[in-house]
Amino acid sequence: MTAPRRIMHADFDTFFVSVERLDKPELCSKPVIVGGRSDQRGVVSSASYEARKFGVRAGMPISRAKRLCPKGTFIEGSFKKYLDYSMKLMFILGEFSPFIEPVGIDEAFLDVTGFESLHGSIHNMAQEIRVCVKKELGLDVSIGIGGSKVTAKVASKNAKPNGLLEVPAGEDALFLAPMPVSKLPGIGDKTEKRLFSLGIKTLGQLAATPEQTLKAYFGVYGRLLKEHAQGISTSKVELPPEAKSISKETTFMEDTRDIKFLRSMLSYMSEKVGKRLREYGKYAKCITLKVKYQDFTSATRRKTLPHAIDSDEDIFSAGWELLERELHMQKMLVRLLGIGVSYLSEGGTQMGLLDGSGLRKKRLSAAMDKIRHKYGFRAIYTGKTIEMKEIYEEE
Ligand code: DCP
Ligand code: CA
Repeated sequence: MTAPRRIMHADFDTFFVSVERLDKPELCSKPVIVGGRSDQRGVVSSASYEARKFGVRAGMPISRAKRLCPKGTFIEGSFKKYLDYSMKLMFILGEFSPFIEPVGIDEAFLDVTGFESLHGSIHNMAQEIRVCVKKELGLDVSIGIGGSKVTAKVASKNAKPNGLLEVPAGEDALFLAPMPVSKLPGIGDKTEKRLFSLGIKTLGQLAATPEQTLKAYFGVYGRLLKEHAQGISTSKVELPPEAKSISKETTFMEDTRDIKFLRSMLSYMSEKVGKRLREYGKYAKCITLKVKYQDFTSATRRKTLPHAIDSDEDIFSAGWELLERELHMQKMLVRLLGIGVSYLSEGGTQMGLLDGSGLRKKRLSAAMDKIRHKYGFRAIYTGKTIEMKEIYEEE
């Protein structure tokens, strides 16, 4: 029997506010509002739970938040700092499961199906993640676990603040049934109103509505709505479409021109990138090399390959060719080296696989992946913040 599908959704609590509180602990348990930079829309990005008690919400104009919560502490915030914490979170999560899909700056899905054998239970695994994030970053992350992304996402929201909620396998529909329809990701004001007009207030009622009725009102999304209301979704945990590249870079302790060292560093990073590429079953057509010099100037060089590749060896040899050329042109000491792959596709052209060397490289890479499995991966990419759109509305 195959293990039941287990999906985790991890989400920082009051992300921007919590990061600010790391530097200013005196702001803990006080109403804090981050947002409103003059160069952006003057709106609230993140509100502490204390501020939310006054009705302050993300997306609201700062002026309104100030009226609702005049005693609150208002901070403009620093996106760079948040991005740094975001990457650190993705890094930690990636150490627990290579099947990770960042969906926003502070949240990610993990496919953890079958991982109980490594941690005793999925619940333990989630607790280990929460402890690790708290220890390494000092931040609270809430985690929801379910049989699909939909259930996991709702569960993490219900787990907040600083909580963990596991919906037992097979109980997704039961868990969602009593909730108001607005709890489902993607149901906004418009969809909610239309559902209300049909007398549908809870997810249980939505799940029990005939598909034909929903199709008449929501078109092709009718079926999706009904399925999601039961926690049914086959959507896979995978690299988001906008994460089109995988890269790894390292800043050295000391600036260097030691060619042997640079070569072995490049080889190591190529392996990291290659491992990540193969975990997602992707092939890359473009290799990018990044070099930063002692004077902080940097160079980026790209090579497009005749066919898409996924082996460490191919990534390295393209990267090496670019590096040799770059170092020939520029004689300064190297401060940072990076390698990345882009133009990702689902499959490589068969040509590269059919000849003996392609097959050998593929086998070698697969064997190395097995050996490295326990070390996890370190290549980091950032998910862009995706504002949750109302997905059930027809155009
Ligand atoms: N964000 C933003 N503008 C919005 C919503 C969010 O800039 N309209 C930013 C700030 C948030 C971060 O994204 O801190 C994460 O968004 P969440 O919706 O996860 O909100 P929080 O993490 O602040 O709170 P919660 O504890 O509810 O997750
Ligand atoms: Ca959050």
